[in-house]
Amino acid sequence: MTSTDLTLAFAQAFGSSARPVHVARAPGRVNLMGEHIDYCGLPVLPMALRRSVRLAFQPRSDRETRLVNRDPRFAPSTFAVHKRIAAAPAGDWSNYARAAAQALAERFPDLRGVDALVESDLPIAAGLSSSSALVVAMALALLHANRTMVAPLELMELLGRGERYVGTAGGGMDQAIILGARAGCASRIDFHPLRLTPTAVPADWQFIVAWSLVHAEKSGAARQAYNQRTRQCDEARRLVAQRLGQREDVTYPALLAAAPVEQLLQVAETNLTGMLARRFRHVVTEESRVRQAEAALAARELAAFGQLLDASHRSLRDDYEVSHPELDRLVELAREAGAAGARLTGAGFGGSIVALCRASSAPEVVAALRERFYGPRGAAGDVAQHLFTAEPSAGAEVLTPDH
Ligand code: NG1
Repeated sequence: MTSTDLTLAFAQAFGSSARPVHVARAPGRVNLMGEHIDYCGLPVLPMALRRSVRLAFQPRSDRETRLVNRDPRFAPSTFAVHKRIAAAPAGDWSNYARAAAQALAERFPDLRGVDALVESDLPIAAGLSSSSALVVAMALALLHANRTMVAPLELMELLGRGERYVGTAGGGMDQAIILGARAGCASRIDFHPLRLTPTAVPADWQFIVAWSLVHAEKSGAARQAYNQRTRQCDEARRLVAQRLGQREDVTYPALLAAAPVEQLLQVAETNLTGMLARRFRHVVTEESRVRQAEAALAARELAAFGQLLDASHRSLRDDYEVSHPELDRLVELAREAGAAGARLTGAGFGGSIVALCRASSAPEVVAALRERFYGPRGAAGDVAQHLFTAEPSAGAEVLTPDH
């Protein structure tokens, strides 16, 4: 969107004269490795996308916040910024903006609100963090409007916790990478304490993102399934710790430091139910895949990275049971078309896959997915919405268009 376009749209939405506005831009993300382990406090390896949520805003003199979405599927919403912001009904898009406002208002009691116009080119409920991008964009807008600063790592943590307002027990990966991504790089994120370590993505590697056409609505069944996984991981950790004579509140990183993976897996297999043992196996094997993937990235070993993607997908499908037949099909087709590897990305239950190939063979992989996946499903027409190459991009920022 050009700045003129944006100013006009803003004036139209709020009936005011066209005045310059600021724009908070927050990218989506694709997680390359380390799925469903951030809430176990274990490292993950995502990168930010070029696609983003953009929020044009003007400060107000009172606490009101008026939100308008350029996508007509999302109705306008208004709330006052204070410590206890009532949630809109479950599934309402404005809850992500409310989450950001409440998180900041708990810390800064006298915030004034904003008028904000939201637009996005991120597919929604596609495992690419459009929701966290909205949380981050809203937070940056409120901070800017109030001339308030929060140190980056602190803001990542504040918003990671803050997004739980919507009812998901998320782990903090998304807010961290959306705020802290570096262009051209993927970043390993460590938790407790939070730390981001970037590694350059080789110029001749191409990650491709493809949406399964299945919405993974975090406000519905997917939320329950997600939260259930977090509880299962916790229970598995507690039981293994007990068997090893460790404190019951030992963390996953401490557990992994205390005993070799083989021993942990054996303890889990002999003492846990089949389902809990499989959940546990996903978590500890995924942790080692993150370390190996980071090393493969640094060493530019594309084939090795591809194999790790494949192994991660199998683990998410069979042990963690968060895949979907349409995701499995996409993964299979990407490999057949020449990708070095592919896996579901994000929470799963629908959503997207990420595939890796040499940049030179990306057009073939994209063409094969268009013809063999989107074509038969009647979605080849608007395929650019669902299928795109992912360029490792920079984190969120506030832009001031010049008028
Ligand atoms: P998505 O894919 O955006 O629903 C969720 C969590 C992450 C992480 C992944 C799975 C939120 C905001 N995001 O992401 O923290 O646990 O699932 O790896 O809850």
